[in-house]
Amino acid sequence: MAMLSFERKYRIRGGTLIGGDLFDFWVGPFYVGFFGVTTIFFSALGTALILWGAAIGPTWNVWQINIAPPDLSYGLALAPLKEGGLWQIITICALGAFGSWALREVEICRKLGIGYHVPFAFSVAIFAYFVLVVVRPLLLGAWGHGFPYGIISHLDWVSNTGYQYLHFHYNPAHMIAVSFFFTTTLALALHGSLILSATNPGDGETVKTPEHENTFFRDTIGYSIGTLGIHRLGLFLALNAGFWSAVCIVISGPFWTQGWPEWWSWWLDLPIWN
Ligand code: UQ2
Repeated sequence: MAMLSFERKYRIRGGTLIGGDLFDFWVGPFYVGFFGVTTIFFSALGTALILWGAAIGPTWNVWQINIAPPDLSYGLALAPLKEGGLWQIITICALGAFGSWALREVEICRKLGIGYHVPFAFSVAIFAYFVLVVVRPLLLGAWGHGFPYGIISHLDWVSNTGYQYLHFHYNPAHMIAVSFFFTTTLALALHGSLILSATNPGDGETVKTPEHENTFFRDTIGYSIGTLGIHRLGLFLALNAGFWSAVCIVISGPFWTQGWPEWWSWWLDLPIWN
């Protein structure tokens, strides 16, 4: 089916979660919807506040621009705009924009009659950010535990927060998250190379089928996970990478305050060594 006739078929009203027909239209190729409007609103306001924060700051050097959360002494209160209040509103705008984007994806899925896998996957990324800038600061009792918005400054925050627990690589949830990140790259490298090897043949060669893809892996490792399976595996690996990242940061502070190497004392303390 040609793309244009397919678009005519699915570009019909309905499937909206909110607003009925009011925002149920497209601008060029883009579906708008109620959540398209709120996405634009939150991203425009958030971006403007970031620019304002940069303008009242000491530098326009993009690497050094920094919008910091409030001082810890403000606790969970609202801070004055120039004392971290900007960071607080920008965080609300970011969550508003991400949430709106996810719900716009849901409306598009409903129109198309496809599953909600994409907005679900995106929600896991939003969840990781939410845990970092809302859940953990709430548990620790101060918005100042959020990370600063800036290219260098957020790197410094990650480094400082890591050293606060002596050696973050001993954090068991961090180990699991890193393993999932690496396994995700392994799976995508295997999948991307396999698909290109079969569908991008040399001159005069024909495109190969999934039979060839299965056979390659059965010949090399005795097992093929299948064309649907590899995508289930990829989604599983990627979502777990984000999920365990959220776990590894939220347990640091709220549930474990010593260095992470000390956590492994449970192993040395097992009664079996007596
Ligand atoms: C596969 C398959 C694909 C693939 C890939 C595999 C035809 C097009 C990459 C091979 C993947 C396997 C065996 C799983 C590897 C496990 C981990 C944890 C990385 O069999 O089916 O479809 O793209």
